[in-house]
Parts: sequence; structure tokens; C-alpha cells
Amino acid sequence: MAESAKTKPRADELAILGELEKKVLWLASWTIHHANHLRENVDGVKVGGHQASSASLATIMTALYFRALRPQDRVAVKPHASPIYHAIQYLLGRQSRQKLEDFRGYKGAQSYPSRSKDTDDVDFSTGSVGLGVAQTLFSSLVQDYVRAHGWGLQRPEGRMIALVGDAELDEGNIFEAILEGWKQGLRNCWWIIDYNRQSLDAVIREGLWARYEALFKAFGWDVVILKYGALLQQAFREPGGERLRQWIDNCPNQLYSALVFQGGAAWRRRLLDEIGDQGAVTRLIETRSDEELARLMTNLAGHDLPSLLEAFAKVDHDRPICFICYTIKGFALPFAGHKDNHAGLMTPAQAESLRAAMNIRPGHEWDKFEGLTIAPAELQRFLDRVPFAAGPRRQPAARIEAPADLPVTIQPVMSTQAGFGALLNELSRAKSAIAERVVTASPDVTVSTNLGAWVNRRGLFAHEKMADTFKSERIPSTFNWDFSPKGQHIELGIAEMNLFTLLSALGLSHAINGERLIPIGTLYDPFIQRGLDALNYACYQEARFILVATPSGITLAPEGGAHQSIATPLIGLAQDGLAAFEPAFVDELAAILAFAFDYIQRDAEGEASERNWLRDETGGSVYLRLSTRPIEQIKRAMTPELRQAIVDGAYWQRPPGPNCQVVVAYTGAVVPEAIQAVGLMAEDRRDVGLLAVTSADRLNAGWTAAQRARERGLVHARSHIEKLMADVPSHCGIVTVLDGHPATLAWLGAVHGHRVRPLGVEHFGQTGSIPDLYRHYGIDANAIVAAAAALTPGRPIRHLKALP
Ligand SMILES: Cc1ncc(C[n+]2csc(CCOP(=O)(O)OP(=O)(O)O)c2C)c(N)n1
Ligand SMILES: [Mg+2]
Repeated sequence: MAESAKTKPRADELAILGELEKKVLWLASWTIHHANHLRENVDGVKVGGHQASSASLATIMTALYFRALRPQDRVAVKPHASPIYHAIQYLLGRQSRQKLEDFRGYKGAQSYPSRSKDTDDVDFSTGSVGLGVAQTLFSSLVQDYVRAHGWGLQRPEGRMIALVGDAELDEGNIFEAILEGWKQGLRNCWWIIDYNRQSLDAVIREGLWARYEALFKAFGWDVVILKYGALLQQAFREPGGERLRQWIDNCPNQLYSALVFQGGAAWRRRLLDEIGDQGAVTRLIETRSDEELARLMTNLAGHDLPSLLEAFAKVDHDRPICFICYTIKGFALPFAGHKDNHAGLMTPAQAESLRAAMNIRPGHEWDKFEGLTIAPAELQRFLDRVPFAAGPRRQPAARIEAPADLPVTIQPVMSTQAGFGALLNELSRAKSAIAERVVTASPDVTVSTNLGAWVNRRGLFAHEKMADTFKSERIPSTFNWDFSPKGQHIELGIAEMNLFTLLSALGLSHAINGERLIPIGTLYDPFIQRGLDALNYACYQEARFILVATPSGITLAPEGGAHQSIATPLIGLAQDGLAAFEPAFVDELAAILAFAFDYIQRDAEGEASERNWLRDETGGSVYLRLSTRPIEQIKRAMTPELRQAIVDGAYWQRPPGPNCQVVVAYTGAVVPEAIQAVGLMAEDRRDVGLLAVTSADRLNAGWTAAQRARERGLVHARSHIEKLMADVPSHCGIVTVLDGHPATLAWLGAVHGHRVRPLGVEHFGQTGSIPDLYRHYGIDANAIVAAAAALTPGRPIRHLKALP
């Protein structure tokens, strides 16, 4: 069947596709109309954006899904074409009528195609424009990575395809991706631009296509411009046709759109006015009725099935291709071409006339073959043999066994970042399945995030072997920068958006390629914010990866200002699908990393565990916030209990006694200050407790879930933090401290109603030494003592110095 897509469609096949195109447009339009006007509980919020945008892509998507796509291809659909996607899946028997009826409603088909929320096998979640587009590029790269390592060769290579809005191309992340794709030897990637020359607000600039063409060509892409449909091409061959072509070619986008909206009579007036006295072309215009003239003048290639089918079928190579398809926003709908049509919805009267045009009887709106002229059995036969729909889209992939324990030699004084480097160094020597499947990536901070030793041993990935010239020239260098198809590190340019999009693609390899990878991406913690939306979408589409962000906070003291991250612990706390950890010691990091190798592979549906009330079986991605600050390590044996507590998010370094007056709860690199403060207070406050918080995120999630469970009647539900804090006397005060925003831990007081003084960083840092800055921002030992003194009554604490 896949072969047949290479050939020109037969007339009967073309006729069927024409019928399906109409049907897809109708179903999508009716879905939107139903959601906005007809469904019960329509709450008065009518949100458009879908109707006109969907119509723009109806033909292209018909050509793709019903003929050009093969089972191994994967598609990112422009967000507002979601109704078209769902309509197509409905016709293919992969989407329910109920979900269409509930479009945008509770548990209905999603407004924007969603891998995780929709049930009809969306390949990539889109919605935030630009991200899905770049994701296809990186998915091609990941497919190449997998195959170069000798995996998944039994499956044919897929194409990664994006349906791109023309205004979507304003998003910078797309261009960052194009540049990276060029560096990495991109293949098997198609971007199909829906060139309707309209954005949300307006008609776009003239001549953008020429900029796109030059740009894509500059980065090694083929560019295929699909401008005129068969009718227009035919007319151009008639006497006077060349004149007509010149007129259209020169017609400004605004005028063209306005005439599309106004229809046949307006076309006639305008054309006759401007070129009507020029002989043959007048005849060409006058032999057509208004309706025929409108059909001719709007016959752009993006709405012309034969042109699209031929263009797609003709591709016989794996070079990346940008198709620029001329389309009309709102094609075949009453507001076609109108510059304000983005939120355009059909009025009930307009919906009725569309119904009439489509021959749909009232009450039969959802019938698959209603109003079509070809026999239902024949249409069904065709649908049953559509190549795209052959087989499941999501591949099964075995889990890679993760070791319970990761070997590492812990130096007496060591930073978590150095610990990470040492752990990966050990891993690089291992012959384990996990070590084979780990793929690291970094946006030009490979060495400075301590991946150097790993890369030295495992090499960099590239299609072709490329030796490190410094090595062959015998120039001493710490790092061996050899590229090969077997390399396990993907070196990216600096663009952080690309790192997250790549992690998203690597993290879906199990589902897309049927081959599981263990992706680890490293970057400086503050630059998470640079790629945050891509990170958000990676999590949203359930990609699985480990993000190692280092260095972090004002602990990066001399770097100063905005190089020091403040808000990232809150991102870790709030980001769905991402378990955030900030260990202080290297043995903690080793336990967390071992857990992460397993956690990112889990995908069981299920309830939260009764032990910690975390949905651990569901799994997710992992974020490790690390530091370059060397910390004196604790010599201790890693017991199963301690390991579990570290992973659950906290443990008592020094348990509070029965008369405890103060608890210091710390996270991360400020541990020396927390320990010192506890020491300073020991003489003047009784039974001071020291709580090590390795994951505020998981503590918080478990706490919330346990409370909800109790509200549902599970009275014995207790989260990890509730159990830890159960014996802290109620008069006790808690001082929390971390090198990050204080709100991260401030909620600890709400667990059992203790008073809290949260310490942390709220303002942009500045350059200085760690002691300078910790003192300045109030997270040093003295500030902790001062906070404890103010919070808890008792005699003055002797070692307290005046605060600056
Ligand atoms: C990152 C982001 N910014 C803004 C939006 C809101 N938005 C949705 S569609 C759109 C423009 C659509 O233009 P185009 O991509 O040309 O698609 P068309 O409407 O022509 O179908 C905008 C600004 C968004 N979805 N994502
Ligand atoms: Mg557009």
C-alpha cells in the first residue's frame, strides 16, 4: 500500500479523496459549530481560531493523511487545525463521535492536538506555536541516532512532518532549530507551510515566501513552492492566461484576501477594471460565471488535491523539504479571506447554508458518509486501506534495567556538579544496558557542566566520523572531541530551546522508534528559563529525560547578577511531569540518579502509592539542580531507608528531640551554613532539628495528594513530610533555607501548623564571594540563627552577630 502513494492517483481514487476532503471540512466545521452553539452547557465563551485555520489546512491534511503518509511517518499538526485532525481520525475509526461532540469540553477532543490528553494518537502536542515544528526536526535527528546505533533497523525510516502556519514562522525557536539541523545533517523532515498569508490579527507582509525560500535553501533544504492549482494552471495556458498570471502574481496579499472574501462579482469588477481592456484576457474572464470565476481565482495549490498529491508523491529522497503551499484562510467558508476571520464562527444561518451545500440532512451531521455521492461501502473500503492507519502509532519498548546503586568515589570535599561528572565517568566505563542507552546533550556547556569525562570515553555523535585534529596533531588537550555514528553525546549550539526540544524528541524515542533512550541534558540552571516553554511542552507530551542544571543560585557568586538562578526551584516545584531534586551531598545525588534511570521509564497508569502519596508508577522526567560549591561530605553508609527517604524528598540529619524549639530545614548547597547554624544554637535552644530536603517538589506533591485522599475519606493517608514532621512539637519554629526563592520551602509550616521563617534569595544577585553574597541575601549561618532567635522565645543566642 505504501508503494501506491508513489504513483499518481487514479481518477476513482482522486474522486474519493475529493469526497473525503469535503467531509473532513464539514466534520471539522460542524465540530466547532456544535461546540460553540449547540452543545448543552455552552457557557457563553465562544472561542474561535479554529474554524478559519482549519479550513486553510483541510485539503493538505486530506492529501497527507489519506494518501501520502506512511505508518512510520510522524506529524506535528498546526494547533488550530486540531478539528481537522480529529475529523480525519474519526473517519479512520480512531476517534469517537462523543469526543468530537465534546470538542473543547470536559474530556472531549482537545482544542490543540495533545499527545497526552487526546485519545486518537496525536504524534506531537502542539499549541504553543513553533514548538511542534522544531520537534519534528529533532525527531528526525533522534531517528538517525537510534538507527546509527544499530537499533530499530527492522522498521522503515519515517518522515517527520510539520504542518506550519505562516505566522508561526515568526517564532525564533524554528530558526534556531533550522541552524542546528543543518549542523547535524538533517534528513527525512518535511515542513509544509500553510501559506494563507494571514496571522491571527492581520494579513502578513508581501513576499515572505521569497525570504523563506532563500532561508531554507541556505540551510540545505529543498524548497517546493505550490502556488497555483490545476484550474488556474489550465487557465494560464488559455489565450490571455499569461496576463492573468501576471495580475495574480502582482496582486497584493491584502487585495487578494479582500476579493476572496467578496466573491465572484468583485473578482470580475476588479479584473475587468485592471486588465479587462487587453483582448484575450477579457474573454477568459467573461466566459466564466461569477461562481466559476471565484472558483478559478481561489484555486490555489494548497486547495488542489491533484497538485498536492503529486508534489508529495514525487519526493524520492531524504533531504529536508520545505513546501510553501498557497492557501486561503477560511477556504470554502463564508469568511474566507477576511482579515478578521481568525476568531470567525459561522452564524446558525451560515451553518445551515454550509449544510445545504454539503447535502447533510438535519440529524445526520455526524454520519460519516452523509451527503457524499460515492457509495459508503466503497468509501469505507478506501478508508480501511489507508496506509497511515495501518498498525499502532505508539511502539512498545522494553524497559532498560536500571541499577539500584551507582558506583562513585566520593572525595572528602566535593560539589554535586563534580559528583555528577564522577558518576557519569564511572558509567562511561560500564558495559551495562543503561550505559549503552544513555545519550547526553548539552548546548555548548558540555565541559563546564562536567560531562567531559563521559564524552571522552563515549564520543560525540555525528553521521560521519570526524577525528579530533588536536589529537592527531598531538596537541595536549583534556578533551577528546571525536565524532562518530556511535558517539553518545549530542553537542548542540548554544540555543537552550534546542536542548529542550531535543530532549523532548529523545525522550519520546521509545514510543516513536520503539527504542528506549536514557537522555541526559545539561545546562546552566539560570538558562532553564530561556527554554522553559519547550521544557513545558516536553513534559506535557510525556517525553522522558533527565535534566541536569548546574551551576545554580547565588552560590555561583562571582558570576553575578542574572547568571544566578532564583526562580528555578519554584519551576521545579510547579512543573508538571518533572520531579525536581536538589541534593546537597554526592551520595544523595547517586541515589537520586539511580532512581531517575528507572523513574523516567515508568508509565503505568495508577493511583498514588499509599507510602508517599506520589504517583511514582506513572513516572516522569527528572530535574537535578546542582552546584559547583565544594561541600564537606558526610561519611555514612547508604542504607535502603536513607536511600528511600532521599528519593521521597527529605530525611532528618538531626532528628528533633521531644522539646525541640527550632528546626532548620535546608536544601542544597547551603548545607554548611545550616549545619553551622544548628551548632551555634545548640547551647541556647533545646533539641534543634536539622531537616535535609532533597526534593521540595516531591514533598509538596505527596502532601497535597495525601490531603486530597483524606478529604475523600482515606483518613489514614499520610505523606512523607507529614510523617517526618509528626513529632515536631507545635510550639517549634521552622527556619527554612535554600539558595533559591524562599517560597520553595515556606509551605513546610502549613503541614502541621508550625511558624516558619523562610530564608532564600528574592532579588537579583551581584558579584562577590559566597560568604559575601550569603551574608548579603541572608542565607548564611548568622541569618539562620537570627531567624531562629526571632521565631522562638528563649534566651538570646550567644553566637548571634548583628545582621548587616
Ligand atoms: C507561542 C504562542 N504565541 C501565541 C499564540 C496565539 N496564536 C495562536 S495561532 C496564532 C497565529 C496563527 O497564524 P498562523 O500560524 O499563520 O495560522 P493561521 O491562523 O493562518 O491558520 C497565534 C498568534 C500561540 N498559540 N502560541
Ligand atoms: Mg496563516
